[in-house]
Amino acid sequence: MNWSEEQKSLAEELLEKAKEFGADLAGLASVARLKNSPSEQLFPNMKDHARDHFAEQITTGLAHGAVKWEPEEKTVLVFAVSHPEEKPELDWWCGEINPPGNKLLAQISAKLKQYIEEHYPDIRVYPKPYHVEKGGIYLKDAAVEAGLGCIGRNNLLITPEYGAEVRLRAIALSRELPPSGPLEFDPCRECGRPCAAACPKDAFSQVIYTREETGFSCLPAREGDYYRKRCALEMEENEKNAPMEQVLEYSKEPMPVIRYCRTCEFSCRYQGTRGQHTRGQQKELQMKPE
Ligand code: B12
Ligand code: SF4
Ligand code: SF4
Repeated sequence: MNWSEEQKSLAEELLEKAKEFGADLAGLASVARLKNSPSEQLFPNMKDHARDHFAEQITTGLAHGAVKWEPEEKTVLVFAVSHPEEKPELDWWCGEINPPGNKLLAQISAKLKQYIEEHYPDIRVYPKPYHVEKGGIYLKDAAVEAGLGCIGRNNLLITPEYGAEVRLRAIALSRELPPSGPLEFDPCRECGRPCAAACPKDAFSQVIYTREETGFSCLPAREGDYYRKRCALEMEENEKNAPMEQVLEYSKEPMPVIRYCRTCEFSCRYQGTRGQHTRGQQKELQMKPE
């Protein structure tokens, strides 16, 4: 497609704004390419997904796992906020209170919407919620298409800058804008996959989906060997075993503090150029020793 100067400069402006509002990374992906993304395609073929508790949350009126795309949506602006191991509290659920990291992502979405509506009133903006069942999109697929990184053998988005330690969110726009990806980047090629070995639930121990059986080339954890059900079991245990702690910021009464498992994320050998920098290690050394 031939992009006009106006489209190119608007794309640049919006990505800059996302960063000004708090995103560490941001990119653009075409909705036409995202429709029927690998996750959307695989979902109806997923094993055991019908018993997944996410199925109870459907508000879109669509089948479980189907993405509700509005006809006007043309481009997705997807952004990432770094969630380093040194700031685990960004991810903690204290009782029912939204974790600080989630709040920041929601704020960035809201600020982008406000900015675009004020400056470009002819563009419609659709902030995407976290859950696909509530109108969200598959954020990792969008991030790969937008050039933020690649899907690693731990089934997470690995970014060149922060490794896997990022959280994602997106807004959709009614304007066609030039996509910013995908990216040539693959830290897993020469890696012994410590991420998989570290999983407390052996969620990467068997091939669940094959290319032959599904007809799809992009499978969970690349080779179809991430088993969602096992991972979800760990999440349930994390909820059940959440310790009661006093979090003075929220209440004087002790509340359950849920720390969901992040082992496959933290055990990734690729740490990212910026993550390294924050940890005060050498910037050029990006892989942890095995
Ligand atoms: C439901 C959900 C869960 C469920 C189910 C997970 C699953 N993968 O099915 C549970 C609760 C188990 C879970 C666990 C975790 N989750 Co979760 N989860 C989600 C959610 C809401 C939807 C994911 C989903 O249903 N995917 C559908 C299935 C079919 O896809 P999939 O398993 O990811 O496999 C697809 C991709 O790998 C893709 N793919 C593979 N190769 C390629 C190549 C290309 C080119 C492309 C385009 C795509 C692609 O195709 C596969 C399908 O064939 C997203 C947020 C969102 N709206 O996207 C967060 C999300 C994926 N989770 C996230 C995280 C961090 C976690 C956990 C670490 C837990 C935690 N502490 O937060 C674990 C990690 C598990 C893992 N290793 O994958 C982050 C990931 C950030 C990142 N760096 O990638 C997300 C994006 C949320 C966020 N806040 O940013 N999660
Ligand atoms: S530990 Fe290695 S194989 Fe696993 S995601 Fe990181 S770079 Fe890829
Ligand atoms: S989040 Fe924990 S249980 Fe789930 S795949 Fe990663 S390491 Fe395994």
